[in-house]
Amino acid sequence: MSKSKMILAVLASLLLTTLAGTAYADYALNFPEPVAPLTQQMYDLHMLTTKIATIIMVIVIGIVAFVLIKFRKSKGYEADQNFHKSTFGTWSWTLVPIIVLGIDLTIAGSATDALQQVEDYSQKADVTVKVIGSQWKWTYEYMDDDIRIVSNMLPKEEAGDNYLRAVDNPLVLPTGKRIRFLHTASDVLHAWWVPQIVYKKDSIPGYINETWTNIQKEGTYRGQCAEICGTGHAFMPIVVEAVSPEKYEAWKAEKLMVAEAAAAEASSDKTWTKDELYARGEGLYNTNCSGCHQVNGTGMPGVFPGLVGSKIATGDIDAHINIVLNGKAGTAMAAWAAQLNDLELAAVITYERNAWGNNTGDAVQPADLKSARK
Ligand code: HEC
Ligand SMILES: [Cu+2]
Repeated sequence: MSKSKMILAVLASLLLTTLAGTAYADYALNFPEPVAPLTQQMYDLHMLTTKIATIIMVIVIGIVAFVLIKFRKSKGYEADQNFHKSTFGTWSWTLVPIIVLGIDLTIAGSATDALQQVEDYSQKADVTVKVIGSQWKWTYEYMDDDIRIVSNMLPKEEAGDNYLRAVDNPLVLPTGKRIRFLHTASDVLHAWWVPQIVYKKDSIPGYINETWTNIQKEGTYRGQCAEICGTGHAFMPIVVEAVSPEKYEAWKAEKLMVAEAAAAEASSDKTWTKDELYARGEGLYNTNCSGCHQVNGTGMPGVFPGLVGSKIATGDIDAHINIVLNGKAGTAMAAWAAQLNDLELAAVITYERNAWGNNTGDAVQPADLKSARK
């Protein structure tokens, strides 16, 4: 193949790939549709910049092509030695920077307005959600209500086509309300990123970053962690369910009722059987602990200890309760005291003491946790 034929072939295949790409409606060429005023503004800014850049590109490539053909050496063209003395030659050096500056200021003008709004926290928020990133899940705390959502990625079998994009418990938010997000992390850097509804700031352990939005349209909006945070970085997707304020209130009432019932159940004096605790503990273990200790309890050698036959998980019950309740400083083992209630903690510990051949036969009761907390 000659050189020019080869170049043609490459260009043709590139064109074909681009055309084939546009055939998938969901994977359109542009960004997903923004559904909040501020994200709309950012989207428009992106479109403006892209249009300007495209026009400049066409003009510059046009001039270069024109010059290459028109003034080529093979035609015997000789460079004009006095071009810089002509009026156009003199002024072009001044005009081009002026035009560039004008374009820059056009973009900067809209960008400044968007940035000012990003940092505008003068309005009171209707809903405030603390968003906590951790390896590898998101936790949402509604600051004005006693609601806490732990959001884990759905496994492949349950997520289907939305694998890596679906979670068990989405964040539920009302439309048409000013929503304030407080971003932080419990271990390493993460970033909560849902481009359709809100811009992004880092989640930093020990710091709070603030963003806000006002969602205009009901729907399901997906995002992901946008700050590399370890081997599970790809496995902490985000799903936001935006619903009308009426539906949001109904959801909230239901959520509070369930939480109240769970709290009442957890603080009752009932003595639970081992099987009841084990059954509850299995689900809790798989959502909260298996990310590190693995579903089969074997852990990851050298990083996360296995619990199968572990000294703590099969030995002294108080030591087991202690490490789960208080964590271990300086390691990835977090304190679960504030995250799970007594019944949940009793269940997960009972599960660990009886699963995977850890047949201790122990049934740890909520009352044991209650006294250990003191
Ligand atoms: C982010 C990772 C991570 C998660 C999630 C996690 N652990 Fe751990 N866990 C660790 C690490 C690391 C250690 C080892 C700490 C040390 O160095 O002693 C540990 C130690 C333990 C031990 C002591 C094991 C032994 O033999 O030393 C128990 C018991 C335990 N975890 C229970 C749990 C329970 C119950 C949960 C869920 C509620 C949980 N862990 C969630 C990381 C994790
Ligand atoms: Cu992350």
